[in-house]
Amino acid sequence: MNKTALGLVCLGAFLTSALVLASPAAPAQGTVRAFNVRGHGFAFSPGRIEVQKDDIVKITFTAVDIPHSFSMDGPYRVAKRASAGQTVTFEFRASGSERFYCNLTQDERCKGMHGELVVK
Ligand SMILES: [Cu+2]
Repeated sequence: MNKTALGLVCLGAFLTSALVLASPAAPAQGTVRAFNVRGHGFAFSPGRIEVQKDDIVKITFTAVDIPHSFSMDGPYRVAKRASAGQTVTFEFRASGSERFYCNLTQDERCKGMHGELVVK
């Protein structure tokens, strides 16, 4: 990776952190809950998302280093892929707790990427 690319990655990480800090923190039940989730270093950050049943969960997912996906089975059936440095946004209604993971096969370590949607 050359210096320019490294600089861009660092800038991206900084901007994403700023977005995370700017996320609303005091939602009401059944309302839109927005989360910025990063896929980076074969981990999701945050790795745990907690919402209330029937909340509209809006995920802004950024793959920081290499392509990653935000995938969930169960009732959600979500598989959103983002290229390196790219962001995808999607939303769903929270119905039950579910694990999320990266379903890409480019690197074995993606199999170790998972997080948890906790619906109360
Ligand atoms: Cu991945």
